[in-house]
Amino acid sequence: MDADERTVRAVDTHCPYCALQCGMTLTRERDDTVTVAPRGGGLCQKGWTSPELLAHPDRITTPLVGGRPTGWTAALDLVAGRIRALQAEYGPGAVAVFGGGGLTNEKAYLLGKFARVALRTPNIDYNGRFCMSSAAAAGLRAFGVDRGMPFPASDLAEADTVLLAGANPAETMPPFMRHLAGKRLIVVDPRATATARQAHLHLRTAPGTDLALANGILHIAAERGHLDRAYIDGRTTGFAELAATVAGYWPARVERITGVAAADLYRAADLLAGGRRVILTARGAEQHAKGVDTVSAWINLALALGLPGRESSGFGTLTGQGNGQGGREHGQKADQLPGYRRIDDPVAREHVAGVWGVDPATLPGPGPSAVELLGMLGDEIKALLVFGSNPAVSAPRSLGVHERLSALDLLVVCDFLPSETARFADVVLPVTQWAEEEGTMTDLEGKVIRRRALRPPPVGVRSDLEVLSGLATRLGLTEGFDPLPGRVFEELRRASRGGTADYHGITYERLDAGRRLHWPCPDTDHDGTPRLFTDGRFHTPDGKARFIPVEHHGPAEPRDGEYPLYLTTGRVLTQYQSGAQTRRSSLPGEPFLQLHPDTAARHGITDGAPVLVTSRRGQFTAPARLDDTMRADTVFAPFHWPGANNAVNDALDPISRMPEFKVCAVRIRPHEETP
Ligand SMILES: Nc1nc2c(c(=O)[nH]1)N[C@H]1C(S)=C(S)[C@@H](COP(=O)(O)OP(=O)(O)OC[C@H]3O[C@@H](n4cnc5c(=O)[nH]c(N)nc54)[C@H](O)[C@@H]3O)O[C@H]1N2
Ligand SMILES: Nc1nc2c(c(=O)[nH]1)N[C@H]1C(S)=C(S)[C@@H](COP(=O)(O)OP(=O)(O)OC[C@H]3O[C@@H](n4cnc5c(=O)[nH]c(N)nc54)[C@H](O)[C@@H]3O)O[C@H]1N2
Ligand code: SF4
Ligand SMILES: [Mo]
Repeated sequence: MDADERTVRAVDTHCPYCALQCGMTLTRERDDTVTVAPRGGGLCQKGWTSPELLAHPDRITTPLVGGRPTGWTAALDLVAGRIRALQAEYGPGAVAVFGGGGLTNEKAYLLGKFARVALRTPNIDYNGRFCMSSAAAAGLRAFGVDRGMPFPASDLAEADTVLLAGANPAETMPPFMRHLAGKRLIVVDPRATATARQAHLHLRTAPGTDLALANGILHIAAERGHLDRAYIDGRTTGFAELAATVAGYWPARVERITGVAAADLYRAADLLAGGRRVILTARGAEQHAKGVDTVSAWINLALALGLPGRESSGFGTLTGQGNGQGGREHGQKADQLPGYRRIDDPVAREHVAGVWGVDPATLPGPGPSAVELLGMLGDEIKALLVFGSNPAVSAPRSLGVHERLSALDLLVVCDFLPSETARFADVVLPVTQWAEEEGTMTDLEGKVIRRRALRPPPVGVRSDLEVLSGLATRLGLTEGFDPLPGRVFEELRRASRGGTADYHGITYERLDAGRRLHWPCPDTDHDGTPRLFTDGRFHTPDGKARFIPVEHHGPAEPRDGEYPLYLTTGRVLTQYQSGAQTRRSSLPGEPFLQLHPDTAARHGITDGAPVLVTSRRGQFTAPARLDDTMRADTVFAPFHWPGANNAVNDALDPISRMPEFKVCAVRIRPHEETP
């Protein structure tokens, strides 16, 4: 047998992209190519094409300092030396870390520990702030816990009616659609998306008006006697205040705010009146300066109908990134310690400091949120380390972000591709891809799954864990930063023990033996918790879910004479996120601006012609895509190509600090080349 034959092998792992984490078997063929096959379900086009990036010509395989290839020792020495010097001059907080929801649990955990223990900086946050933070905050205040889906997706098989608010899974999680087949589907979306086209009822709201819509449906449901009084009395608190608030959302008023006909509000309330019902939200409901209140409005409706904790019924949020769920549990979030603990909780600090072998008093306090952290670059923050995000494209108000990145003394980007953010970097450190590493991810239903290596990384490439370990050593930490994923996970288990997201009973061995384990899983003889709240209790101190009365107000930036249209943004099937990965794949796609033919005609714009879109913050150009199902007041652009976020508003939700990606005011005109 020659060497090649011996190395050919196959592993069971999961897709590198979204939170559905579809199972896939990867095979290393004799010619060293990698092929992919679905395992126990489907794959979308992104999953099928994921191996294309492993040997992509753009792949970075050597550290770059000032754009020049450099050895690892020199690169890590340089980074650690600059960190030491900047911290000596300006203090520990001068160095910041920006993480990502695509990182494995092990990476997210070690990154949070690295910031708090090796850098001693409070300044760490991550792109999950852009993604699920509003639903997380709303879930916490209603249920006392944030697990995107508190039940397995397969439970949807038994549901009769599903309402999707601001979710387009036909494009963003295509294999998820099989769970919705044969349901009475209600879709709330300003656009007639591929998902909305499969719905019994499409409520085509004005962007940013879901809160009024949900309050209005609840108003009608109460009027028509659809509420579950016994559940409200037994399992919730705060209904009287909520009822007083929704009394003000009579159908004619809600029709005026949302643009949804009163008759359709009644239809929605009646479709939700009986049977097994599930309400699911995603980014369309969340990415607003009132995103937390908006998700609360949908939760209020679910609670008043008596759904959460009932068999084959409930409320959930579709987490987005591959490890969006686990990525927000282990401490890369500004206010958090592992196990979904709060960094300002003395008991939590004591426990985690014990595992880390440090004095709790040395742990920094909560830091700024992602957008605020980016706003500090070049001022209080002199150095930034980026792991698993491309904020130069994906953060709002991009032009300001580019200025900030340029103002840094030191930008270090760990990536396997030259992302737009890496182009601003002083040092780029090349890291492994999913098929070359071990670890765990936590999928959208809270199930912990294994990522497995098919083959070793290319020569010159290291894992994120090795980068953190190498830097920690140079910063004087002789132990506590072992780069082996299995060791990191063992420590994570102990750190999470007793926390909300308790992983103590989850081990690689159990997962490798095929166990399906959802957190909390406190001990190795525990079966995990696929369904939360089924014992009649929520995770609040009194065990009851809380109604949070919420009031509608308009977007942070209303339309006016100067900027008369709403811009909303989102995704298309073939591209992923900032596009750093999928724009390099064989998948088709180009930027576009989707708008109604009448809106186009009023502006002298024809189908396919380039349009200049301008907001108070910046502009971008994209070819027009005319679509007569669009609202006349709203245009849509995907954010997978640099540009759209130039225009987007960085107004933040006061609680989650999530930016208002889904609505800002713009004007449009045909784009002429300017000399
Ligand atoms: N193809 C693809 N799939 C992905 C990703 C990707 O980039 N590409 N990313 C993954 C990630 S990280 C995420 S977070 C998920 C996101 O998954 P989704 O939330 O399904 O995706 P989006 O396109 O961001 O937003 C969904 C819809 O919200 C609508 N919308 C806009 N404003 C409003 C509003 O005010 N109210 C309501 N109800 N709807 C509104 C938009 O028109 C859009 O159709 O997708 C994951 N899957
Ligand atoms: N206008 C607008 N903007 C948006 C949104 C929107 O709907 N509208 N959605 C927001 C949402 S929900 C999200 S999640 C963000 C996502 O936005 P980003 O955080 O920019 O997401 P990605 O494009 O996935 O960036 C990940 C980068 O890290 C690299 N990478 C992948 N895996 C790893 C790893 O394991 N380690 C390291 N070191 N690098 C890795 C990839 O090559 C890529 O360059 O965008 C947000 N921005
Ligand atoms: S739906 Fe998500 S996890 Fe599944 S193949 Fe597509 S991108 Fe990958
Ligand atoms: Mo996301």
